[in-house]
Amino acid sequence: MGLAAKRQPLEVIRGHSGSPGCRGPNGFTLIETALATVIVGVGVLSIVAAQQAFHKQNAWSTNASTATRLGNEIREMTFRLPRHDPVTGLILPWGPEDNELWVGDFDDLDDFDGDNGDGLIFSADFDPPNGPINARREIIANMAGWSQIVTVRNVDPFQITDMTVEDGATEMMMVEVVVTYRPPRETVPIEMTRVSWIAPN
Ligand SMILES: [Ca+2]
Ligand SMILES: [Ca+2]
Ligand SMILES: [Ca+2]
Repeated sequence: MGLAAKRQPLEVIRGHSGSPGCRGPNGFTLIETALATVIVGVGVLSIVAAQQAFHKQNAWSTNASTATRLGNEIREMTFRLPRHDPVTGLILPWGPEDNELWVGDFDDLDDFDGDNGDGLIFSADFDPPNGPINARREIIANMAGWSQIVTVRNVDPFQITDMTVEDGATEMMMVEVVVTYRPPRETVPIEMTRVSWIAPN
């Protein structure tokens, strides 16, 4: 079959210029234009959606690295502290001693479990803010929504996952920092990271 014969059906489909669904020698039909608009529109929407996903992922990874840093600031601050007060040398009383009124006074690990033995929170959400803090015990500026929740507990050396050990009951201590972030216009903070370690001293 020759080339001319193969082309013939195409001529039939095109039909006459001016009839609905057909195009003239120099233009596009309404259907072609509509289809092109749809194709371009879908393409643009996909690009916008991809951009949004990228920005969300980027924000999450920035927040995750900020959270890791805030956890490590506490770890660095407390890593060299003795487990119990260097002056009294006693396991009890647990928590800050009488003359230790703020984080700048704390000189042993159990001080960071607070007066009630249930931990301390360093947060930008407090009024006035008392955190988050860095390893030098200074409040880090421009950290709206961020908090460090620090707890200290004794652990059973043979079963460190046992959460029922009373404060002061053993010699082995574990520090845990939970870092939370409350996004703008949200009321509930999100846990961003959790780090814990056995006190080495
Ligand atoms: Ca102390
Ligand atoms: Ca103490
Ligand atoms: Ca405790």
